Amino acid sequence: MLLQTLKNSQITDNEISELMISQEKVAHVQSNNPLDHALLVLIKSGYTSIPVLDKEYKVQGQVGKAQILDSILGMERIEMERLHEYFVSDVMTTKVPRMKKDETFGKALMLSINHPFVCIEDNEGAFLGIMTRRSILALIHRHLEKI
Ligand code: 4BW
Repeated sequence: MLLQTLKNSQITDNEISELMISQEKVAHVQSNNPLDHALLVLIKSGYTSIPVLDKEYKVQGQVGKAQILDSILGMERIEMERLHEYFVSDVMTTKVPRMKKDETFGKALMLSINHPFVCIEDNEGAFLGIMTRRSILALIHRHLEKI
């Protein structure tokens, strides 16, 4: 019933750009950054996981606090002094949901079931921003309020 409502409405055709957090507002790191820098960005931004970009602003993957802490987990304690021994590329995952700017809201909705954010790219693969689960749910809520 809800799916049918969404399908029949304009919501699935909404432009992703309306919902996107643009790249200049997205906390991110580069794959060649040392892990201590990445942990600092994650702690300061407050996010669990953030996109990893290359020098040309293309998406390479994502990295989170859990992956970083896991990489320095010793037998009895977290060995913070080992943070500078590793780079983001050593612990990041290349599995990151991504889609083009002109794809449908329906695709973003589907991806957001399993992923807290989806990276949005242009046709050359340059990173434009992210669409979060929050923005997707907010749009659905706004839409349901209207009907
Ligand atoms: O700093 C925050 N500000 C606000 N307003 N909300 C926050 C903040 N940190 C977390 N939240 C809330 C949001 O509702 O907790 C949710 C889970 O955060 P997360 O996953 O586990 O860090 C947030 O949900 P969301 O807005 O749907 O965001 C989903 C995920 O997208 C976040 C984070 O991994 C990523 N993200 C969101 N905004 C980002 C970002 N990554 C980098 N830069 C941003 N600006």
